[in-house]
Amino acid sequence: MYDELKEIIEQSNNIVFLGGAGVSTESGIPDFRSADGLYNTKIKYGSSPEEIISHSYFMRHTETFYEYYFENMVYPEAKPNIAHFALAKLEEMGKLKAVVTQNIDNLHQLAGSKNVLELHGSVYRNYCMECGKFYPLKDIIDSEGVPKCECGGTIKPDVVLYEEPLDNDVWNKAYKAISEADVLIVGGTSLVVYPAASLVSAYRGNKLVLINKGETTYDHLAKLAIHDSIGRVFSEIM
Ligand code: CNA
Repeated sequence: MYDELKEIIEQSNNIVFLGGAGVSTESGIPDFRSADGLYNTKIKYGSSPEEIISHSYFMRHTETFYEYYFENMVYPEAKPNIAHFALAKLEEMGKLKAVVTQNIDNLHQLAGSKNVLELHGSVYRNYCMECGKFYPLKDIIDSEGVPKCECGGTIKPDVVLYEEPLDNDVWNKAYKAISEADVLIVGGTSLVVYPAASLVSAYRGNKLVLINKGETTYDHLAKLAIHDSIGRVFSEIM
């Protein structure tokens, strides 16, 4: 299995990686849908995480949204793990053309990846909903209550919440990279969040590799489906 993956990678100079929260669990950031993920841990808010991280909840209960958000979704101390570093190395070697990620944690960039397409935005960018001014994470992390702009407007994380559309430009670049890829490696994602998961269908080649702890509904399409931790897989092959 590892030999086959090694060979697929060795033979290609046009690999694209599509990943999700499972890529960062080994950096200490919980995902959503694993047994110990955010959706299965008891929360004190009386609403489900899906409800809280939605656009309508943000607009109606901004303060509680931020309380949940800072407690559960922002990890400024997290460091990239072996999977992030391996992907950055493959890009540096000229083999990997893009990392398309659903993650919002900036760890691919911290590991050195250059062409990172963030489908769901980043906790490191935040903007004023009134005047559009951007703020780095460090400026809002210590706010008392709802972070406010100097103009008085409410600051919103540049993160795609449920009910919000994805950025068109990022989507088009991701679609193009995947549709032109020779190898698509999909890792650490349950592939249940749409439209991100539908990007797998943009891939036209016959070397789809899935690396995920659990099974996904796309496993039957894969040339190779590895059910293991992504850090372990990359440490075996790099
Ligand atoms: P998900 O639905 O929680 O799925 C994660 C998948 O990864 C599951 O199928 C797990 O079995 C698998 N998994 C967990 N750890 C590992 C590992 N070490 N190796 C291999 N597989 C593993 O998360 P998705 O990304 O599929 O869902 C998309 C959401 C999650 C996006 O909107 C993200 O913004 C959001 N999210 C992001 C982060 C982050 O930025 N790190 C954290 C939590 C949630």
